[in-house]
Amino acid sequence: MAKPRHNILILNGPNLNMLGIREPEVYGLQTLTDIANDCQEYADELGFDVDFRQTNAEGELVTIIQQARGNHAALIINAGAYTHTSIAIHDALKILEVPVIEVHLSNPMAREAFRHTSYISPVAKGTICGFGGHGYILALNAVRSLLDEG
Ligand code: DHK
Repeated sequence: MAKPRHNILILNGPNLNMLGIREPEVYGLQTLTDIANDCQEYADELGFDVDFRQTNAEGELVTIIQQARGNHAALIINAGAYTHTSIAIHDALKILEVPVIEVHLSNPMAREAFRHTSYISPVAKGTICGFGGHGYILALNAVRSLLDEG
């Protein structure tokens, strides 16, 4: 039987719209548009549709997460700096009831101490970090496996 074509939300937080310009030695040279295009292409191969979003606003991230309920089969999230501060995003993710994969381009555990706490990790199925933009592709593979497992 043909697999249903799931819609996956990939959500990016503050300053990720500045990729390519922003600290390239940490975050690489790919722009967010490059990453979005790679994700769209790879998701299509996996049989997914993808909504790729970015906002700098914490409240908007919360609203987008709330709206994902019933509309998306999984969420891949890089909450940027809100990863380390946002109880509001943590609480919104708890309501979601679909697999959440946390992604970071860098490896926060190898950086400043203030990046060592994640409010996303306790409500995520797993975390992928340190692989640059390729982390999003790894996350899409993780989502495929999780959805196939049922
Ligand atoms: C992105 C950010 O903007 C930082 O605030 C996080 C994360 C790390 C990343 O590596 O993608 O600390």
